[in-house]
Amino acid sequence: MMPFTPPSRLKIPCLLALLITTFIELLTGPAAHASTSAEADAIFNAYNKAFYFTNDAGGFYRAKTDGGKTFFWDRAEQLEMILDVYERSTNPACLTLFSNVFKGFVADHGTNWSHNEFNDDIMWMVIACSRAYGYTGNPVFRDIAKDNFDRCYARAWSTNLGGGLWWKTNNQSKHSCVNGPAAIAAFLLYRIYDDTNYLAKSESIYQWERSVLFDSTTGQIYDNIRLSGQLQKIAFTYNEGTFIGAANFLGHTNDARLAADYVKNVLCHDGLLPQYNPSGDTSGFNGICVRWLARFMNDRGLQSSYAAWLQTNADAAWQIRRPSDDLSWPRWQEPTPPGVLDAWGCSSSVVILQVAQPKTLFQPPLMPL
Ligand code: 7K2
Repeated sequence: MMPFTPPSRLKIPCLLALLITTFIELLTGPAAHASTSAEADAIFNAYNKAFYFTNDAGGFYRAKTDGGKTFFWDRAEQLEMILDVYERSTNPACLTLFSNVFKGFVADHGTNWSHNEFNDDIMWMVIACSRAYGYTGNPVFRDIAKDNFDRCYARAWSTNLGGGLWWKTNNQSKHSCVNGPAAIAAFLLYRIYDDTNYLAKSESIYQWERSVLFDSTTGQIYDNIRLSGQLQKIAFTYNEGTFIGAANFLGHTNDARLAADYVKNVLCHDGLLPQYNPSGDTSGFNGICVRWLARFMNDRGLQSSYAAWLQTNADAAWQIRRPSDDLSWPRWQEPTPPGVLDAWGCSSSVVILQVAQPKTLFQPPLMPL
């Protein structure tokens, strides 16, 4: 792949920042380490070196350091990770990489994703493509996002349990992991098409999730509700994150604050995000969480509440990387062990290093949010 080098115009501000930091440290003594753009580039380079490969069909990520290939939703989230790097760096190589991985995705899964029974999987990919459209203007990303959102919404929304989207096509339960992403996806389509029908969908999905799966006294998001009405109350960081993302877009800032505070004050230990398993679905949850939490912080000027804490997590993710290949697993309280590592599991560290930095590109030029 194209070597990933930061754009040269960033070098002068970086140098200036370094001089200022050094000067401040001379006066005040060494500050706690604060992760830098150089580290954010380095961890992404290490990730691509370990996991990225190409073949005639396009670009792909290995599932593990020793081979395989990520499948559907984890690959959609790797596409989002690439866009997180782009938003921080504005390095055009990221958009090329996105196109290559998108091409590989379509080679494996086609352009109509209805064969996938998981509605959440489709919504994650709709978000990735909608975001990419905002930066590239490529109508292929816009059209595939709209078509797949529309088909998925048509099969997933129902009035059972008061509204909301089913998680799977067997229509047995309604989960935060589809409703949060779908509220975000609908909002992005509203911005792309300037079509208020999507805004209405975003709001009604959000309001359903808020009324059924949100504890408005604590900020906790419940995982799901079964058709029987039984609630599964476990709180996962990714569900908090997508709820925050949707609430922020829709202007429900009190809800977003409550959920963000719940992550920071209840789900964290010693300020660090939960230690999820190094592989499997949960391994990338913290990356999703901080993507939307950081966006909320930046959009609403809430740095004084969350920036230092996000930075602490970014520093931890960087410090626990393993020296042999700079990969960092998702358990930031422990050093990354030797041996085989999971790509989805290593993505949370890449994302936190990007989003804890001030953003270079705040708004997608084609669809200001
Ligand atoms: O039960 C759901 C979800 O509500 C919960 O938060 C997570 C916890 O587990 C499942 S999501 C599991 C994924 C399995 N592989 C395919 C994916 O599309 C699917 O959503 O881990």
